[in-house]
Amino acid sequence: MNGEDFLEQRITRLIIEHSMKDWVSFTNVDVVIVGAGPAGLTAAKYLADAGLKTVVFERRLSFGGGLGGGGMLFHKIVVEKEAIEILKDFNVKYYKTDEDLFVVDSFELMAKLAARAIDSGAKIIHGVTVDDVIYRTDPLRIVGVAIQWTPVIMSGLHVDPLFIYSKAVVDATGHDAEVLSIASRKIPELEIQPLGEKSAYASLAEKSVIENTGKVVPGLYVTGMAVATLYGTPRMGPIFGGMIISGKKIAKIIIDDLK
Ligand code: 48F
Repeated sequence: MNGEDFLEQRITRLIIEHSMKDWVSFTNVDVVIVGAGPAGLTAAKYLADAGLKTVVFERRLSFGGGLGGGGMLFHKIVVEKEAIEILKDFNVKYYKTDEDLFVVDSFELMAKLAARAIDSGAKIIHGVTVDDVIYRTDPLRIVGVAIQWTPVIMSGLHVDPLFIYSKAVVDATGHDAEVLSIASRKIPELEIQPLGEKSAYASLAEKSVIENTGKVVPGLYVTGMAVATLYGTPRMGPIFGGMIISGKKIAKIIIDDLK
């Protein structure tokens, strides 16, 4: 280029060109997962393994959700033996204790959940908040989400969102069950009524989350801690077997529904 160094121009063009290629492909996907916490990332891997086009929108610039904080910032979390098969699928190391529980490094778990989801073909997009859903009537169903850059939401600027169509939307937003709350408030005919999570009762909490993981209304599914918020079951603290088992379960339910 006439002996001049145009590196900045090339950097910009490559980033915009390649990002836009991805974004155009996102306009119509099989599954949108809202939230890159343990439940969402686990679901993303198994959905992508089944060949479903899966995108995870995460409002923060990091993945892992509540895993990052470990237990009161101590960098270990606990899982039950029922979750060991999933840890093996993700190549996560675990340490047996003298009880029926296993200990895992929280940072290893968050890194490997994300890495395997990506390796399987799922896309994780950071800095994007899902702030609404798309719905249709006859029959009443959810057919996608509205998205916005998180910094735009934080700034308070009035900027209209863009829309992503998908065959399934998964609320994996954790304690706030944000997608379900929005759908409940803005589409009352769906008759979704999040009850709010109860105080800690870890064994019952784990069991309830796994049992209640599933389809909420046509097109809208719930996994992870959002399940407890929807059905008014207890919290469990830093034991994560229930989250990843719930993520695997919702993937299986969606795979069966979309077959
Ligand atoms: O909170 P989070 O880790 O949810 P989870 O996968 O696991 C719950 C546990 O971490 C823990 C627990 C169980 O042991 O008690 O809380 O159910 O991850 C949820 C992710 O969703 C993102 C949020 O930033 C977090 O990373 N998120 C929440 N709302 C939105 C969102 C939204 N509206 N749009 C995009 N991302």
